[in-house]
Amino acid sequence: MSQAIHRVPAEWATSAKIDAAGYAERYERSISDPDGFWAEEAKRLDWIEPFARVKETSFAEADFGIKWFADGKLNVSANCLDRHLAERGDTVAILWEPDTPGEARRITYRDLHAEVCRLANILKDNGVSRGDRVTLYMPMIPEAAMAMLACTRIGAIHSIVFGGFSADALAGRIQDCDSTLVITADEGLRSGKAIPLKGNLDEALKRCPSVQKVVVVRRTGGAVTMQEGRDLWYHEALETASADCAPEAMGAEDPLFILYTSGSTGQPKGVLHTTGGYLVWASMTHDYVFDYRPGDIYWCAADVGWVTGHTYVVYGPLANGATTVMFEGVPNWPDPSRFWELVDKFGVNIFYAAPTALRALMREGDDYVTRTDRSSLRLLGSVGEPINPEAWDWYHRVVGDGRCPIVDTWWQTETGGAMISPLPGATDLKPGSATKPLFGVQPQLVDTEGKVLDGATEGCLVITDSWPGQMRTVWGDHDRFFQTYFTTFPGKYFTGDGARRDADGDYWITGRIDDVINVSGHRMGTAEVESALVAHAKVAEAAVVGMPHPVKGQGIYAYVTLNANVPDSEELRKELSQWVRREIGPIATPDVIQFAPGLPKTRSGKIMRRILRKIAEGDIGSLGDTSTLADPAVVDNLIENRPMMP
Ligand code: 6R9
Repeated sequence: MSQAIHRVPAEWATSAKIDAAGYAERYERSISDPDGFWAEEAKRLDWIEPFARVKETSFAEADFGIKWFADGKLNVSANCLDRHLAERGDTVAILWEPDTPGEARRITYRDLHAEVCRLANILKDNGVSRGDRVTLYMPMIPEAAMAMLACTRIGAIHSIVFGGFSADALAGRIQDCDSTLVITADEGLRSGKAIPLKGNLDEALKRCPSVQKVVVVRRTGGAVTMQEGRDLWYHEALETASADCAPEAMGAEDPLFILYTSGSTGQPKGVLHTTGGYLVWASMTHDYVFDYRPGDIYWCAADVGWVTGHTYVVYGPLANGATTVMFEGVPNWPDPSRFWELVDKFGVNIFYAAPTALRALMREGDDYVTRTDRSSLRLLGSVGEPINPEAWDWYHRVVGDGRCPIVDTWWQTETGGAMISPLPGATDLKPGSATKPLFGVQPQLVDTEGKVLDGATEGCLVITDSWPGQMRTVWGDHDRFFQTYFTTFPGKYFTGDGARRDADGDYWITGRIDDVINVSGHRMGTAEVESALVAHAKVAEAAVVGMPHPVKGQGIYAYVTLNANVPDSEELRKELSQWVRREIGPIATPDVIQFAPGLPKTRSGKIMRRILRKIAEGDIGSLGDTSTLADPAVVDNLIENRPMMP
């Protein structure tokens, strides 16, 4: 634990939207008078029909339900586009930088509005109506944001599948929500390499009978096959589409989007967010956490395939009329100065990224940073995983020249937006701590029995009451929603994270306490990687755990038991690695595969993951009690045959 405290700089305390007293006062009101507080905050949006009801929520089994602003009506695209036209039509909404350093695209609010309306009409003309699901499998190009907004304009529900996922993973996500239309691109580009998005989609669609139409954006011009009657080119359809499309009046509780995320068991869950509460949360948190000012150049370096891209590349900033940077490429290509050169090129004021990227860049040395100017930067943000104090210090000292506060924002796909985070004008910073809850967020630490822990302590992180940005259900399985999040500690939302609270009441997230691992800020269920491995003909059994990794935060450590009479070999190790890549995607590639003749199991057949985690960590001195194992000798074998670390 780092002891350093960075006090709120004097100029921030006086100039920021919210200072320490303001935070305390508003936080108190958000808890004591939620209806009053949120009715006030919801005014940041344009409502087609005003709401009279505000908070109608219960986490208790008897009357479980989550509704916010339920009788209000609004449209997300109208809030992100139309209402800015009068004042900010010529302001750049999306500032896009391609993978290969080159010519940026500057799309004004007026142009974005026109293209979103055209695309919305294309969707309608191709059979999409209110409530239908549209899957987006896209690179980081402006058309991805346009596709999201076009769906919201007509009340269709988008489901974005990250472009790094395989055909298999894509097919599963299309099937789960029965999308009727998919928007993709011919190819994606990352560090100069093409990713065959349309090719992967063609493969996936062999198993997706619900899909009637495919809209293809031409990004690279690479060769693709277009299926007559099903596939159409985006640019061709755009030519004839009308730019006149009235926004659909959506109920605040109508579905906005589905985003699949990994849990501790089974298949990824379709996290569902709804219209009103989500947009209030996205707009409010973007505004306060980043102390956003009109005219700021704001850059969140996440991909739109993850929730951070949804809330902080697209919806939050556009709802607030901001200029949002969209970057197609990667931090270390052509070289590790890329981020900082872009900061200079665009004059970025607010920069938000994941610790894994920072750690990777930190390893390359300070020169790549210090040779750039970066004087435009005012505020830095971190998201996706715990930031270790070394990376925090480097970010603060080298990237921010010691000048910029860092907001370490803890949140989840399920929470819709930031939950525990400093406010730059209000909160003293501690490297590695996400500090204090945002308005309306009531965190609590409990022990494994559910007993509430007070004061400075460590425990399981739960949230005791609803906030507007909360997910509303798991698509197609409301019972799973309740079972997953509200039964471990009845009446409370369980985050799956552990946390410590210090004597100042600041929260330090310690990481997942379920079977979810966090690889480079991406959530991966160990069960998903295991089922991919056992799907291989030579594999009898597999157990996957996280291991510490200097850059990725956590790496994937897989123990694999082969079928009888199958010899292990380096080739097979490589083959299994490739296999998982193909089944799920490159982000799931195991860092270590250890062939294990047996796995440590209890007499009832339960794999003892605690022991496997310790071995993966190299912490073999403290394996704890192994006496309940069916065959304790298995453990000795695993320790002896531990492979060299990468
Ligand atoms: C936004 C996002 C959620 C999990 C979450 C936690 C970890 C996210 C963090 C953090 C420590 C932070 N996490 N932000 N841990 N400090 N600032 O990442 O959503 O992909 O659903 O992941 O990420 O473990 O439970 P998601």
